Amino acid sequence: MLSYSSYILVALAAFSGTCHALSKYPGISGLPGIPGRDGLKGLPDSLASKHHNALAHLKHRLFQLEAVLALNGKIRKVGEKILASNGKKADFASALQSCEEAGGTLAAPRNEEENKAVMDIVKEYNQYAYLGIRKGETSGQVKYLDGMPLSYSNWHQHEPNGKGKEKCVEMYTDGTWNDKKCNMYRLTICEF
Ligand SMILES: [Ca+2]
Repeated sequence: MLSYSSYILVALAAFSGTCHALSKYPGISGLPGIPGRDGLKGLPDSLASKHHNALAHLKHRLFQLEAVLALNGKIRKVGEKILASNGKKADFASALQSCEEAGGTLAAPRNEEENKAVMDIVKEYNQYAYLGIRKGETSGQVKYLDGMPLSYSNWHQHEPNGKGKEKCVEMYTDGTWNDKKCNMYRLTICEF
């Protein structure tokens, strides 16, 4: 049976063969690579086993803590994300600051499942919330806070309608989105 690295080499060879077949004038073969360095020395068995046990203990403890927080409705887990609200209403900049100070950012749903998880918090507090989504200052294009274009949206009917005036986005209690001015007081929901 082939090892994983042998498998990669075979796959690369096959891929490069395809490229050569497609090319009218095959290139010159490359020089052989430099031999790799020696690997790091492994940990002694007893130490490796201790580390393994400590890691397993930490994972178990983390699982317990997450379960307690979820049970108390303090957090909602969705995929790799954890969503949480401090229950406070703030304008967009202050809400974002609160999330960043806690090590996260404003919640920005990237699929239907995440949108529903944010909506559940909006419903629980019965307060609209700002999302981690904004319109570009000049382009007016709606983007995530890291500048990436939206990969998912759930606009309310006839939204977004704010043109240049509504730079932020809020979520209604039915989970749909509305572009809105950034200086309103909305529920702070963060993602971590
Ligand atoms: Ca609007």
